[in-house]
Amino acid sequence: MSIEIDQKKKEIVGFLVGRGVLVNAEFFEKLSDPETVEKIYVKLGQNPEPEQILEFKKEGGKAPEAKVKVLWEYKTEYNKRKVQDFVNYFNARYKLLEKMLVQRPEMQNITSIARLINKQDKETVSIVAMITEKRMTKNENLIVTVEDNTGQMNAVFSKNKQELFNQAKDLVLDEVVGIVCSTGDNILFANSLLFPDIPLQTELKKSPDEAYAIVLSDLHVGSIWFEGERFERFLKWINGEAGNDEQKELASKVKYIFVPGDLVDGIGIYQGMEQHLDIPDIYKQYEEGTKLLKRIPQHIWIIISPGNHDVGRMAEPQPALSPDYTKELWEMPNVIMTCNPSFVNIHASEDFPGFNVLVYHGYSYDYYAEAVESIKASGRHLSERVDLVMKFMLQRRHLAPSHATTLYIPDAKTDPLVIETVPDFFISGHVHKAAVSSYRGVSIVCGSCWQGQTEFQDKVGHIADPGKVPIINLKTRQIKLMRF
Ligand code: D5M
Ligand code: FE
Ligand code: ZN
Repeated sequence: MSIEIDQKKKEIVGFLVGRGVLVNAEFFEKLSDPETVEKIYVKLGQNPEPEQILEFKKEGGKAPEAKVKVLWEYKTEYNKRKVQDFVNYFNARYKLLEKMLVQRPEMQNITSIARLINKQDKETVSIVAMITEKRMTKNENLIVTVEDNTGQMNAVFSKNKQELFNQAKDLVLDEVVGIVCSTGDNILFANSLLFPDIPLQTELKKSPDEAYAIVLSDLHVGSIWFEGERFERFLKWINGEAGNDEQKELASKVKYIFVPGDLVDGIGIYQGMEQHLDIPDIYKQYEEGTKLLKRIPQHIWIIISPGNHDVGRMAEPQPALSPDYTKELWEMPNVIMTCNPSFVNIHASEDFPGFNVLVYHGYSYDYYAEAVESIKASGRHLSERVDLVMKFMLQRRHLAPSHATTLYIPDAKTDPLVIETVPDFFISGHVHKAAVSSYRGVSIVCGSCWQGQTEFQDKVGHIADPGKVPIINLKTRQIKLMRF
C-alpha cells in the first residue's frame, strides 16, 4: 500500500475518532481496498456526518480526477435559537462588510454614529451603517435611518444630487453601506454612498486547458410539469449520442455540472400541491432524480445543492440534502453534495489555482426583482431580471440583505449569506429562465429549469423558459446557452 493511501486511511480514521465514533473491524476491512479509501477520502472533503463515512458502500465506477474542493460547508448546530442569535448575526454581518468598506480611499475620517449625535460643528465624516428605515419627505428628498452599534441617526439624500439620489433609492433595509456626509444639527447630509462591492479586477482568470462547466438547475422531478423528454435530449447529448460533431466534442469536454437546487418538486411546498405531482412520494422523487443523474457520464463531477422545493429545512443556509432521502446520491463517486449557499473550487491543478464558485439557489431573488427600484424600472419583464438581481447581490456582498426576504437561521458566529470572498463564478437557479452576464470579472450564470410553466407562475405572470443550459468554457470564460 502506498504511503499516500496510508495517509488517507489515517485521516479517515482520525475523522471518525475525532467525532467520538468507534471504528469497528468491519470498517477496517472496508479500508483494505485502496479504491474505497480514495472514494471515502473524497467524501471526507465534504464534511460528512460520521455515519455517512461508516456506512459508505462502494459503487461501481471511479471518481473523476479530484478537482472539486468544497471551501465552505455549513453544519447545523442543534442549539436552541435565542434573540441574542439575531443580534449576533447582524453584528457579524456588520463586521464583515465594514471590513470591506473601511479599505476604500473615499472612506476618510471614519467615525461612529454616537459621536455625531449632538455634534455642533459642521464637518465631513464617513460612517459605516446599516439601513434601518427609508422614507420620502414631503419635499421628495429621501431620508434613511442609519445605525451602527453605537447609535442611530437620520441621513438625508437630497433630490438635487440626482445620481446619488438614484443610488439611494435602491437602498434596501438591513444592508450595510458606507456614507460620506456632512454633519448638521442632529442630521447627516449625504455626499456619497459606497457599497461593499467587488473590487475592479484587472485580469480575468482563465483555465490553461479547455474544459466546460454547465448549470442544470430546477429539475423538479416528480412534478406533472417535469419535462422528461427534454431531459432525455440533454442526456443523449451529454453522453455523446446526439448533436453535430462540434456539439458532441463539446459534450466530451464537460467536466462539471452544477445542480443548484430544486432537484425534485418536493411535497407540501404549497397548498394543493398533491394535484401537481406525478410522483407523490418524496423518496421516489429522489430515486427518480438519482436515476436520471446516474446517466450522466461518471467522468463528470456533479455538484448538488438544495433549493426551496428540496427536502429538509427551507431556512438558509440549507445543509446538504439529507442522506436519509438521497443515500444513493451520496454514494455516487462523482457526486458532491453541498449546502445552499455554498462555495467550491473547481478545476485546480498544479499550475492553476482553480475557479471559486459561489452557488446560491436564489430564493431571495423574487423579492429584489420587485423591491429594488432600478431593477423594477429596468423595462424588463419580471422573469428577465435575474442577472440584475445577481449583480445587485454582488455589489451588496450579500445574498439576501433585507431581513425575512429569505428564511434563515441565524448562526451566532457569522452571517453565511455575506459574500465574503469574491467568486469567479456566481451560479444560481430558481427563476426558471437562464441568464448570463458578468460584473467586474465575476461571471453571473443562472440556469433555467426542466419544468414547464406551472399554474402558479401563470397566475403571478412569470414566464418559465425550460431546457436552456448555460455552457461555460473555462478556458475562454465564454458562456453559451444550449437549447434542448
Ligand atoms: O420558483 C420558480 C419561479 O416561480 C420563481 O422564480 C418565480 C416563480 N415564483 C415562485 N414562487 C413565487 C412567488 N411567491 N411569487 C412570485 N413568483 C414566484 P420555484 O422555487 O421553482 O417554485
Ligand atoms: Fe424551482
Ligand atoms: Zn426554487
